[in-house]
Amino acid sequence: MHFPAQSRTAAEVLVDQLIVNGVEHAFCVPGESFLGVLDAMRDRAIEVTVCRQEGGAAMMAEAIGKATGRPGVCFVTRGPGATNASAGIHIARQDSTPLIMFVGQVERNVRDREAFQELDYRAVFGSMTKWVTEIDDPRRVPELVSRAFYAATSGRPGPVVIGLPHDMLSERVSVTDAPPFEPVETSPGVVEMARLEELLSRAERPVFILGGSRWDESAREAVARFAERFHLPVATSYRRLPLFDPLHPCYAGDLGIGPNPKLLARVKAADLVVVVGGRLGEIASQGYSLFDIPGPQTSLVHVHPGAEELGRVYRPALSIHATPTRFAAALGGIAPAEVRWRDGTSAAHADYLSWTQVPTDQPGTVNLGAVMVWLRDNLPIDAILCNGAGNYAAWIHRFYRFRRLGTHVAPTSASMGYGVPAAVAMQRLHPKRTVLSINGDGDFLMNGQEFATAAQYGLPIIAIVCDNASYGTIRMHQEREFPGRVFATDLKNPDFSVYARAFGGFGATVARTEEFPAAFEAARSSGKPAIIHLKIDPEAITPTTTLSAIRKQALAWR
Ligand SMILES: Cc1ncc(C[n+]2csc(CCOP(=O)(O)OP(=O)(O)O)c2C)c(N)n1
Repeated sequence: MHFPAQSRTAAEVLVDQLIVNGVEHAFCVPGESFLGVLDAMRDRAIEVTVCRQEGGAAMMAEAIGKATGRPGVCFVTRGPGATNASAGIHIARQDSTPLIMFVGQVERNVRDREAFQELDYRAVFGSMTKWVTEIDDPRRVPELVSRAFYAATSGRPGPVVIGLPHDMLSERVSVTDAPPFEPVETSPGVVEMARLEELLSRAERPVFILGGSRWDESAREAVARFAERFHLPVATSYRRLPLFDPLHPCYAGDLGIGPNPKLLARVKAADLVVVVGGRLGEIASQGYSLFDIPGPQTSLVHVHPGAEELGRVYRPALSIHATPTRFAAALGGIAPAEVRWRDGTSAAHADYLSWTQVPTDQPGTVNLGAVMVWLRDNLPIDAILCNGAGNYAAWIHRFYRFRRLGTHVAPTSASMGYGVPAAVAMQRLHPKRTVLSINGDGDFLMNGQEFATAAQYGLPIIAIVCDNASYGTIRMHQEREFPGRVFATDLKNPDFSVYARAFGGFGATVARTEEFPAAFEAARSSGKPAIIHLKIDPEAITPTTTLSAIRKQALAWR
């Protein structure tokens, strides 16, 4: 059979369309349902990372989306591949991260018979994504892939899922690639900025809270300059720490889990709250307790790129439908008439520094706060820290200092098992930078299989496993609600340093805080993927309290 010179398989067209859109990395677990795509990628300029589980692949793609602001891309197989990957899709949803997942699908002529591994993706992923579709007509590959880039990145970013019927991928077509997508920006109008200026001019105790996605260096800089010019206190919301330099004299602290009580008091007492980019979700709002719903007791300015998020929970005094980048640029054009809050800002920063300066005392011989302080003093400023969920993360949030954008890659959805895949993705993206994966013991083994991926690609990530022989967070809640009735929260762990060596990596165990620096330096100089197994006392459940104290208090309240 003779094909015109420009004819390509649908799979080739698809991969070319990804390249046109600037995709450099794709993550996958192979499946027979999309072999044509794998074959097309073999000869094209995309770095493919083959993973051990689709949840890991989807989280790696999500981490790329989070770090770059451009859609991360993964390929997974039908049914079981798709359901495994759903963990990463959910993170992209909650974290407002652009992500495109391609998933194999049964052949078009057997659809709806519940053929082998068939799933209705629109039904399965409908409530978790911004858009789900299937490509039936190979001639529409450029159109639909291009649309996926727009859908994933515009407004409030999020995940897109595209089903690829097996037989469609091998059809040959003569089509032209669609031009590369351009992110859609929304800018505040002069009216909105004038109103913000007026609100600031009248305010006595304003506070800015930064969050969400769609930030870049220029936006971060512009907000920092604005804060500096007018001495505005700036807080960051849960897991958005790198949006503001913690050593900037206007930094007021982190509104995450277990925040500085002085920061909470300040935010509660504020007469103007400007939320930029974030949703003021359940964690940042401290369980929706900071502000009255729907009408906050304070003047709230909400700046968000998704129109549907404005007025969704809170009725703002001023809604600004804008991306953080464009809003930040517009800040240069306004100036409050008077600055009455200068002393409060200095006090807020002093409170942040004293809350984070010195590690708190802990039971046991490894103090995680001291480990974080050592890392903060010794890591390069552009080192990237990745983590999942668990109480161990409280020490990162409190004691580490993220001085650069994109240096913390962690899920606001608090999904366990994120730290290893995210570190693999970050080390693929930035081979020369120091990349850490910080994990709980439960957390690590949810996607610890991706340590094999680090070994396969020679990625010298350094994984720290905080082993307290427990699903500590849940034990903490258990002690609060059912004091003394420990059940289903203890863990019997492997020797994680041996686990590292089994994969060809470097492993060390740290039983005392003083041993950490040498173990870390040995891990770093090994040049291999490494695991440092930290033996944490289960009693050390947060930087400020112990399990026994929580139990005692819960019993006293009975
Ligand atoms: C995927 C997923 N499953 C379950 C949970 C519920 N959960 C939150 S924290 C936690 C325990 C974490 O234990 P570990 O990783 O050992 O860290 P620790 O809290 O002990 O520091 C669990 C089970 C979750 N957040 N994500």
